[in-house]
Amino acid sequence: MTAFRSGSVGLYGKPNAGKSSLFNRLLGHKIAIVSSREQTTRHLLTAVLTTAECQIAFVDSPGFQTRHRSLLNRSLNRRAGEAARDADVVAFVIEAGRFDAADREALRKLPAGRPAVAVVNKIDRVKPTSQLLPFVARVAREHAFAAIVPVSASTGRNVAELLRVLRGLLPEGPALYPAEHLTDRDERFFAAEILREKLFRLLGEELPYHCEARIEQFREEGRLRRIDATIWVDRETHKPIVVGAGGAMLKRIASEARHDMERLFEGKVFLQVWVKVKRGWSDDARTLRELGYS
Ligand SMILES: Nc1nc2c(ncn2[C@@H]2O[C@H](COP(=O)(O)OP(=O)(O)O)[C@@H](O)[C@H]2O)c(=O)[nH]1
Ligand SMILES: [Mg+2]
Repeated sequence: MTAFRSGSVGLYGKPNAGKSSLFNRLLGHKIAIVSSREQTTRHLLTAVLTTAECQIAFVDSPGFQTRHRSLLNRSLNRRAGEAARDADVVAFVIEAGRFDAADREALRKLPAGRPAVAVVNKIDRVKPTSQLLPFVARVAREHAFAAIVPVSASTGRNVAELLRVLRGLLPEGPALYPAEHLTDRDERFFAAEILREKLFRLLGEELPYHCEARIEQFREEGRLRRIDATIWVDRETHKPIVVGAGGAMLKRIASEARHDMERLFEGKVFLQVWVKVKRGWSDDARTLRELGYS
């Protein structure tokens, strides 16, 4: 019989490498939010996978931010390092065929003394597959990785192999959480995350970085959840863009968010969303503390 192993794996790497997508794929649920923009992930998020052979607490993290120099981004960068520092094993996620300055910078900040696995993600984009070999060889020269595993978070290809490799690097030991435990974040947290995902997906290039989603009220009435939320914007001029012509954009944001919340919570959601100008929120230490960013 194989020994039971348990421990934590920190997902680490530059923004957009696909950490949150991989996190969801490893856990088999959509838990973390995903978009094609930097900074989508703003909080550390832990979720636990329990199988017959192991229990792994995966920690998703924000990538190192390079674009904006706000206080928020400095705090996100601290978080990015924390996830890796506190984990038994680091999964360093990079994009297949691309190893750039941002990857090298993240690698430089990789905490010492932790086994690190290079996860070469997005292999579904590499054609023909033979092109992967020279890339893997190049990655091997960058750092003494415990292993290099190519995967696709989108298709799920080779993710079972990644799991096998990660498990092998964890210490033998009993489960630390009950088998049914998935995450320690509550529904209120996920409601805010889902709403923020819609901002990142539906608003233009720059705007999402100036927005934050906040849950003001979360009430359960039987199987119905009544949720009041606000979208904070940084400037007066942002507000009409988030609201859209005749309120169309805000309606779309709220309706897509409600749909995802209903799926996650497995029950009806009544969601009301307001837009408020909160000038300089991403540079205000007190506000950031209230939002759980420091
Ligand atoms: N083609 C492809 N796209 C991916 C894959 N994994 C993630 N993506 C996309 O890459 C973007 C960033 O993903 P996300 O998980 O938010 O990256 P994170 O910033 O590292 O958490 C999103 O548009 C994802 O849909 C993959 O395996 N293949
Ligand atoms: Mg992410």
